[in-house]
Amino acid sequence: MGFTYLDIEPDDYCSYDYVAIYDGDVEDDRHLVGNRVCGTVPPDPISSASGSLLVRFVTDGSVRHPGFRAYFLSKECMSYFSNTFLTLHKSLVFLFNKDLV
Ligand SMILES: [Ca+2]
Repeated sequence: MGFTYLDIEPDDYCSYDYVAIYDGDVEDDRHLVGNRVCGTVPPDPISSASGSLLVRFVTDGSVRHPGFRAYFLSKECMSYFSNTFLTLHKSLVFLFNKDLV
């Protein structure tokens, strides 16, 4: 998976608004891939060892930036997703599996 657009409220530790990516469908530190994503510099493309990626987007109640657009690529096809329908102070999960897309 990779990002084609990124503009999320910047912070050194991505404390306020961020995307967190997990390898598999469990949200714990052991499955976290890299660091939280925020700001405007996308991370390098991410590969899944398990065949699934869980992507959580979190925002707080203030300072809104446009968000992100990303893609998930499997052997069969590519799908795009983004936070365009999300408003402030929400949390949203995308779950992608190589068997489902
Ligand atoms: Ca914010």
